[in-house]
Amino acid sequence: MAVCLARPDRAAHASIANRPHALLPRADSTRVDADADAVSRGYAFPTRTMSRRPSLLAKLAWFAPLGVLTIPADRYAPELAAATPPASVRASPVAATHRRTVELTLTAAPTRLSLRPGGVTNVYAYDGQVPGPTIELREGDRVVVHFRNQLPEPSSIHWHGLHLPFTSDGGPFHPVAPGGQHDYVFTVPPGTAGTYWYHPHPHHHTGHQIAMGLYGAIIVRADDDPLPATLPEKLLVLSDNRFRADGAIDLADPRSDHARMDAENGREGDVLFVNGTVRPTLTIRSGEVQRWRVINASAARIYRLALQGHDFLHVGSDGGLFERPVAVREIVLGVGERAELLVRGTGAPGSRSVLQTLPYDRYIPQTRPADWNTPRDLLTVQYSNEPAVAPIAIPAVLHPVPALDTLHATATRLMVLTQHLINGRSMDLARVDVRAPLGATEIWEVENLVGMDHPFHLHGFRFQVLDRNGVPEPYRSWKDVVNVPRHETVRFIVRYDDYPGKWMFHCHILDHEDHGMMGVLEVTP
Ligand SMILES: [Cu+2]
Repeated sequence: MAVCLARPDRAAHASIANRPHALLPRADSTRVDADADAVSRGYAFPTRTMSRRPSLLAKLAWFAPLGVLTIPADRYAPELAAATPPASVRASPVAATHRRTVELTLTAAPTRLSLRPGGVTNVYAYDGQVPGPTIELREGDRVVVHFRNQLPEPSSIHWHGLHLPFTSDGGPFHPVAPGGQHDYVFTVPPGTAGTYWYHPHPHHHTGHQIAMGLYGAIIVRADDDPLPATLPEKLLVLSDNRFRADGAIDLADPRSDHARMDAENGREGDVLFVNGTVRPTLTIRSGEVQRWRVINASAARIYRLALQGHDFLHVGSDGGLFERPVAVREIVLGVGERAELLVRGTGAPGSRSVLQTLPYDRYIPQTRPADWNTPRDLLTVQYSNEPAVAPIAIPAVLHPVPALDTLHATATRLMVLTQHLINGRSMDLARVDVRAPLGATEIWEVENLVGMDHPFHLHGFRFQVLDRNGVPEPYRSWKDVVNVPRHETVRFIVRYDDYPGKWMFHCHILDHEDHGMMGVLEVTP
């Protein structure tokens, strides 16, 4: 039972063997060694081998042509370690069958860190780290987070994608004053294993605080995870930032043209980070299959991810695994979205490949950046010199995603997006935009009238995309943010389970959100 709060792979000297975990939560669980935990996880998955089921991987078209690339070594390319350190706080197998409480403290405070080589920058950080510590949970965990705000401004922690009580959502209704503290208490529902993240959500200042360094990953694990437990797992938290010549984080003067540009486009930075590091290196062994959890923690950038010479097996989205894997060449990851990908090491020992973000035009022409059409390198994938390992079979069936039934929908909510407005209105905390009874199932029709994309996020309740421009979604998944491309309409279905309250919905381009492209859904008991 992995309960750990770990630094996600940022240290330049980090390796799987030696990287420390920065902070251990106080869990009311027995600590046992990692081997016992591995046994306790009891993963059940088909033991088919490739030779017995030759058609499976062929059907998935998952053997890409070998791409051997010669890329100059990046001297700022630290090793990217596994998402989970080998030694973390563990609970006993017995405890795994009981509800367990995970208790931890997170402190947001100003500090100075080296985000880029050769410079030290004033940042805001959770527990002194950018990104903040990775929080690992299991389904059924009761979670208590003691948040301490040592920032010079109000803040909060929003648990992006998690289903929890209103008072623990960390939205703009619940700011925590400078010097103040707040306890976030929630239980992780069964069936919600997936990849989530946390970040501040104070009214009008979310973009600023995330730009200053406040964001971190959450991994929720399940006892019945269908993927082989032996797959090495990597966490990739994607972000970008902008710096002034003196090394400080470049936050535009509100009266400047740059600020107006940010307000339109959303703030993008020219420096791209994976786990807070520029162009790190991830090692893979030839033949090995790795499980990547990718989080788009950027303020506005949309990633179009491709690994040269490789395909991905797309196995999960925001709220966990799909019913079946989907073979893809590339994947578009909107702001706030997550993806679980399997990467098969089809390269030769000693070779390398590069994970890139390819051009993606999310912009209106008037403010489209000049360099938008240039692929950007994110990560070097370095093959070890070890001989190839034997192929491993990936289950053809993953995790059930029961359909929310449109016949049960009692309302359709039309959300018309124009620049900085939803249904022509700007955010007002004193206003309720949508009122619905607890337990209702509803359809949301989000229509984007603008010539740029807007990623739409709903707090509190996960949803299923039904169709895009009338074209049915090819497969079901649990989502909490969906990118709505320019001039397109996305429909999703949602059920307001368990928790009444005032829940935000908003564009997740942080500048748009901060300028009021947000509304309130009140779920009444
Ligand atoms: Cu927007």
